[in-house]
Amino acid sequence: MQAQPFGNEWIIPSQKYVKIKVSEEGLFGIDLNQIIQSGLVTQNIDPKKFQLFNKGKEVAILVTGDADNVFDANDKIVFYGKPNDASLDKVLYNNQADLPNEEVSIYENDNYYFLTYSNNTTGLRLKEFQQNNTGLSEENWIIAKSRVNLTDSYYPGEFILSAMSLSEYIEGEGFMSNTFGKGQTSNLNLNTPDIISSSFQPQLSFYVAGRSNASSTNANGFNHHLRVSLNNVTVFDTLFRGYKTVRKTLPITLNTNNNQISFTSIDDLGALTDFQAISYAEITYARGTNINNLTSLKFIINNSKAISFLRFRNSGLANPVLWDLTTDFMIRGVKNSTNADFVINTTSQQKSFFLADLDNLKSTNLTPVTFRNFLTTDVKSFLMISNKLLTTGANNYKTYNDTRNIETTIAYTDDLYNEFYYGFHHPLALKNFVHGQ
Ligand SMILES: [Ca+2]
Repeated sequence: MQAQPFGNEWIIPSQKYVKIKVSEEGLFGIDLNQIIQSGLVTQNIDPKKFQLFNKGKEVAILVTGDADNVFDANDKIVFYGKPNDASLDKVLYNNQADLPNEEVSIYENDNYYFLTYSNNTTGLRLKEFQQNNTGLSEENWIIAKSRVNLTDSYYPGEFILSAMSLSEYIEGEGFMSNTFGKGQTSNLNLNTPDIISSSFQPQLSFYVAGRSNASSTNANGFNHHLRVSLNNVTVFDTLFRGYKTVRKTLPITLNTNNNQISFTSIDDLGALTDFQAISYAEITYARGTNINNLTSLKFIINNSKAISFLRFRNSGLANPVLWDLTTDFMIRGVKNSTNADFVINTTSQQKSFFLADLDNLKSTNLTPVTFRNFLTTDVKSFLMISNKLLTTGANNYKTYNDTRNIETTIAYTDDLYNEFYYGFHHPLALKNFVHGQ
């Protein structure tokens, strides 16, 4: 086996796997009936042997009721899941910083998790952190993000000829908003619920790409004039050229929950056209701990304390729980009327947390997956890569090749996506497969 990874290193051929599609962020649950129905394992089920994988890495999970070493009817496998992002697409770009938006995949919005039942390994589990709040003073605020990702149109970056771009992934390439033109404004609304004044400096981040390269009368050749306003106050103003991009993070002043961010093309460069597109806008701010019956909340704590005490007010969560997304801890909340209290191990570092309800988990569908487990010897000199919809035609072709004594292998794309790119419909699945043979 070569040292270069092919994306299939996490698969153990002797084990069964089920694939779970995740299209939204949340805590997801899997129960005994689902496990049995899927055929993953049907009897003498040891809860410690479940393992969950995403993008080739094991994910720490919670298995409730595992202390008795039996996975039974009231027990659940619980995991934090989120939609796909661009983490697997980054490598397509020669310069990874050119990827417009870390949160938007170029190929698939859905994410895929694979559950297996190990023959001999104990699966990765969240550690439970538990401490009472004696002597701790309450944190008055947490750091929250409000963000909009725009995906109306896919742009190829710079045109080298009229409407023709390089096949490589370059600056300005990816999903963004529809363009706004010369003299026009595109408005985005970002709500920042429960903003609170604190020592934290609020920030606005955004990314804008030039989508035209027209002649202009500007002495320096600039043909884009971008002005960004927050609630009608200008916070940024710049000139740029052609298919260049603007990625910015600015300190801002926030004093309302409902914010309008305006992106305007100022018509003062004598440019024939000035088209621009937005990839995302994000406000990071300090928010109070009134969660106002939210069903979930993602936030950041960044203080210098080893342990922090949080009290969420107006909580309607039946069984409040915090997922520490940074260091794989789970903290159970203590309910007191409509308060949900948590003591968390902040360990003097920046950490992300996800607040949710252990009694209100999102449902899952388990789809059994059989990996082809391609070996080098399975791939003959004539390789056909096909779609399963074309099975009849592919088989006919192979039969014809057989009559000519041409050894032939058929590989189906769905199998390659599962085995060589973590379940994703992605061009690198084919590249990994071909490199692996
Ligand atoms: Ca049990």
